[in-house]
Amino acid sequence: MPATRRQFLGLTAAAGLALVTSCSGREPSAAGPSSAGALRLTAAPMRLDLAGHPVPTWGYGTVPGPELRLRAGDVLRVQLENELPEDTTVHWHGLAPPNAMDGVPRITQDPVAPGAGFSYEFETPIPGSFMYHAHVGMQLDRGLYGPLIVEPRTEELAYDREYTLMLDDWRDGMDDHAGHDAGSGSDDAGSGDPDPADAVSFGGRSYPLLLVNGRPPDDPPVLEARPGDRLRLRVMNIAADTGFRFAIAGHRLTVTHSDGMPVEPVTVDALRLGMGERYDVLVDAAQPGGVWQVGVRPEGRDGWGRAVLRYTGSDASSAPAVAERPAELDGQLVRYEDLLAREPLDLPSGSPDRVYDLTLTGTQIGGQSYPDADPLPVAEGEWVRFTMRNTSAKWHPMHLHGHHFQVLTPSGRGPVKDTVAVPARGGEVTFDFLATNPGRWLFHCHNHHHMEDGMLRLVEYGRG
Ligand SMILES: [Cu+2]
Repeated sequence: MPATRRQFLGLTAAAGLALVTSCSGREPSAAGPSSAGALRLTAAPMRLDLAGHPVPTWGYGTVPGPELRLRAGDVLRVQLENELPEDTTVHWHGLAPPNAMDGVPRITQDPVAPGAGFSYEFETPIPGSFMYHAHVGMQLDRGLYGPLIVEPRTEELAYDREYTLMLDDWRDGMDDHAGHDAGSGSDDAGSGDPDPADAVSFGGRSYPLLLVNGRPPDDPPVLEARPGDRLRLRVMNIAADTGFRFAIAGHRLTVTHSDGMPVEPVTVDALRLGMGERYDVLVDAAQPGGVWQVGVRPEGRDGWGRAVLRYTGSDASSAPAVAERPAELDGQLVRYEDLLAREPLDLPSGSPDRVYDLTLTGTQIGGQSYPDADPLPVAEGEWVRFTMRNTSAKWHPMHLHGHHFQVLTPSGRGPVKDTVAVPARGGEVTFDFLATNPGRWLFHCHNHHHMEDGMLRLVEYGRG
């Protein structure tokens, strides 16, 4: 059962533990980093029950893995144990840890071999809604992911309950194929049918199911609300190959954070999330009752995922049909240019110290395809600007490790993010960041197929 915010704070203070909330009726894992001791995260083969059909997969005990929750300034301590038949690591998506803790095999650490372990330990000064996931090959395409919430020391938002929703595309255990070669054929690099010119598509592989918190549409997670409640939802796209449209029938969404970073609140009907992106939204439970569809529609392809929003005491007979599409999915969509950072980057006056113009194709960034690619050098302390121009037919959600960047929009105060979707067919996005976290950092497309095909560069700099 989900805890109310009040209960959560009470338990945290009393037990010194991070409480794990779950909105899917699963047993919450009462674990999390505290001031002493480490959370154990075991990567292992497991079975995931898909509405009564168990499938084999790899995960951290549940799918999603246990929700890690701590407060700004806490130290995250996770002991990873590898019970998989191959190497693994954990990456903390959206956090900016010291480079050695970033979880990228052969770049920031030795891969963790089968039977071995690794201790992750670093401070988490910046609050937000983040994710953790395996960063070896296509392991993320299985169930090796979970949510990571860093609460601010003082919460400015008022709400009654909160839920985390992780959106995923799923094929693992459902056929004989797995990994990067699975379902290929209609991607940029493939030879299948091209998308229609106006299609928004983030990928071209075949995924038979869309899951919300590890659950298929026939067995949706249930968000409980009392009339008059204000809910906080942390919506996260952890899919490998699918961008999503997200909306709730009969309710609007007030966006308060993008990729965990605060923005001036803006109320819309629907969200678009590229892979790796997150939005925090407030939802007023202003209907008198009933059960309402929380719709998850993939961009540019068939398929359907959902949760339901259930007013406490509502009759089960009022539940929406599995495939019912909220009209809000086609309503007002949040755009980057509508978002104003509440805490912009502290950029100096003048112009950037270093500018990169990078063309994105389905296999290259800036004309090079990893691993046959040079690092993008910067120097510590520099103000760096990336302008990306996407010449391919797919949208690319571009993710920078170890930094938060600010998206350039007409307002001059665009959102601070770590993953940004660059539109297809000539779409351009520019962002700025400050090189204040020395190391070897990945800059890559969060379509894991595109990353495997070479859409990855290193941003590299040392101290001084
Ligand atoms: Cu891509």
